[in-house]
Amino acid sequence: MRKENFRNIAIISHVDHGKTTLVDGMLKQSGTFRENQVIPDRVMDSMDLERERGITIMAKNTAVQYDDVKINIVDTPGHADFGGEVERSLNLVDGALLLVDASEGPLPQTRFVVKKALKKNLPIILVINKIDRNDARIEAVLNEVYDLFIDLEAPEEQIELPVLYTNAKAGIAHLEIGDGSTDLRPLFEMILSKIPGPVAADDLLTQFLVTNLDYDPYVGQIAIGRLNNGVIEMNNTYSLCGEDTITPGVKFSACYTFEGLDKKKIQKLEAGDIIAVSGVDNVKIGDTISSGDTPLPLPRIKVDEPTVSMIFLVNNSPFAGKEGKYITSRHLKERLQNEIRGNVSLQVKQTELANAFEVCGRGELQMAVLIETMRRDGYEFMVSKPQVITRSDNGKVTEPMERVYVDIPEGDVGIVTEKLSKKKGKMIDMKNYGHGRFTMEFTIPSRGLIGFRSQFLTDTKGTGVMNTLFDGYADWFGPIPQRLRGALVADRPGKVTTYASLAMVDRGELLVGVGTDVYAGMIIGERNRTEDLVVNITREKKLTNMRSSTAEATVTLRPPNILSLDQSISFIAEDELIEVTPGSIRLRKMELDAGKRAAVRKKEKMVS
Ligand SMILES: Nc1nc2c(ncn2[C@@H]2O[C@H](COP(=O)(O)OP(=O)(O)OP(=O)(O)O)[C@@H](O)[C@H]2O)c(=O)[nH]1
Ligand SMILES: [Mg+2]
Repeated sequence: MRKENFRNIAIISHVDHGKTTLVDGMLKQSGTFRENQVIPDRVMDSMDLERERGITIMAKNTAVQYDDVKINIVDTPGHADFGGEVERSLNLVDGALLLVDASEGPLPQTRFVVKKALKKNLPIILVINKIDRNDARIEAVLNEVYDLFIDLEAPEEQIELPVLYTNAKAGIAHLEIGDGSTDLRPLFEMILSKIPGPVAADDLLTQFLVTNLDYDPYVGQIAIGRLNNGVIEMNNTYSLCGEDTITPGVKFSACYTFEGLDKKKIQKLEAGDIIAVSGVDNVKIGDTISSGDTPLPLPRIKVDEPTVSMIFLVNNSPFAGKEGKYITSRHLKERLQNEIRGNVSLQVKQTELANAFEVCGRGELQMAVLIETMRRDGYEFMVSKPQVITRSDNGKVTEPMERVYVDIPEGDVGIVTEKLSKKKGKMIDMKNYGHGRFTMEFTIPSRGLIGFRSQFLTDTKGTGVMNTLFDGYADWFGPIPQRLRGALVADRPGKVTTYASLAMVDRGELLVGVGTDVYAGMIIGERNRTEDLVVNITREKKLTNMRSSTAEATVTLRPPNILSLDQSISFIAEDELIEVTPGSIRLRKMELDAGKRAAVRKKEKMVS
């Protein structure tokens, strides 16, 4: 039986095609807000890091009322690293709005999300967004979407997509371009007519699939998901079906439905709705909350396997413990364990060392977001360079591959092709649209892309656009050249001086400013040659000749290139670490002792 009083939809697209903006419009036009209420743009992007980076990181749900129907809307992230969020969100819904930018057209992540939606047989409404862009090419984009669906072998009925044309920013949807619509009513109407209500019945056995976890300082852990069947009542007891155990006697401290941006407490939850409950201990994503007497779990949520890993270690640098609140191995372990409860696309493994954990995820950005969140929470730790996760298929080592799509100015075709081929990239397509820009497609081992993005942006002076898509596994490609430059490494503790910094001008680029506290083994710059150079960056000028101090002032010191966390992750080499604390990001050699590093290098040379 279909419940016609609900519609559950996910909004999916490539990054930045306007999902969260469209949700703003839907919230505003469904009377969610008080009149004159000041609402920030992209109101669903509520996490600090989402606002700072201008992207959605976590899938979130909201609900609007249209006529007599409650529409639950799940806003998903478009960045490839957060693809796991999209995958699990699709468990909540009965249909999807596929947004495609009217100028950019379908891009790699469009392909990914369409593939996932088709696999779940979800009806899709195509929304060509940003039709107000003056470089919009609506007709062509529409055809590209059809091509994509054909390429993905979509069944006939899926290819005949219902289409809408929107300006999400202005909150307008059209059935036909130029039809005079002034609001999103055509979108709401189409959701009601094209997306079916959930198949669910109140009188069946209770089955609630936990798809998301939230934390509230007052009520603790909140489990969010879809009540697939049955009802949930405040005063009844239920069972929690975990991965291998079933815990009976579960009671809730509150039951909620969604209403606009808020959760509303109610006594009885209805089948087919997206709901939340609090008061369940040790609940994990993928668990089912079911009937007290005859529990029946639903299939657990599965997402694609992680492709990169980083080692998280307890900070043992000379400055350890100065800035962090949580610094021990136990803190680190608990925090990471806690993270995977709410993030299905991450895995954490204990390494052979008690104070080091391997964190596996989808990409550098996902890792950077986790690291940044932890440091803001007061954690202090170290991380290694990201590594790809290899597999062994029939005794052969295989490694993850990526498709890279670049859109670059004609003048940069040479350098980008050269850099990618050095990293074992192979060009498989190239198009010249005739307005000075080329699009090219490469396949490349994921390994070759670690740290590549910042280089790409430098090479294209910030004008290049690069998108990647996971492309399965292929035979191991052998060694790939990594960072071409060595590091400038401090040889002793102290403060960076102007005098010593000036002496580095033709040695490379400094990554720390004058006055920074350093320790022996800390990386203070990028050398302009291959091998590392150990330097005394704390040297003071001997004040024997007073006059030369004026001469010193005439040589100007270039400002240091202070790397962000993302840039640091791209920058470090395999024998280096990033020290992360709430106050600082420092780069260091794994082995702080220069003598020992030299001995290792000598040994390596003898072997090769
Ligand atoms: N001109 C124009 N800009 C739009 C429109 N819709 C969204 N934008 C802009 O596009 C940018 C990205 O919008 P978001 O809503 O954050 O896109 P998103 O799809 O949610 O992005 P992710 O969640 O990070 O994948 C913002 O600067 C919006 O203001 C539109 O219809 N027209
Ligand atoms: Mg968004």
